[in-house]
Amino acid sequence: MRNQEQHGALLEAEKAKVKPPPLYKVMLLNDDYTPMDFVVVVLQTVFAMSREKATQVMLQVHREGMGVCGTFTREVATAKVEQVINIARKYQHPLQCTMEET
Ligand code: TYC
Repeated sequence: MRNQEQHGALLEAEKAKVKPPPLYKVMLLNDDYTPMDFVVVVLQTVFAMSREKATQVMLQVHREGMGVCGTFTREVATAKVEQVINIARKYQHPLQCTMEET
């Protein structure tokens, strides 16, 4: 039979186990060369945004220098950043994407 202290320790361990994972914001950076239409298509493709939402985010990045595309676990955020960078490289645009813990 567990005493009270062991029971408490076990509950703490269980709590630690279900702690939510850290989340990461994926951010798109502005540049002077990547075509606006290309950025919109990337946002629709990689982040499953509607054309309207993608246009809003693209314009925010264009005007303010940076914009958040979404918040994800580390693995998903890393994959999205890679997808954006790879598609930009494929079409030889300088579009940059980065991530940061929230
Ligand atoms: N500033 C770019 C232009 O004028 C458009 C652009 C928007 C580029 C968002 C990158 O993340 C970006 N063609």
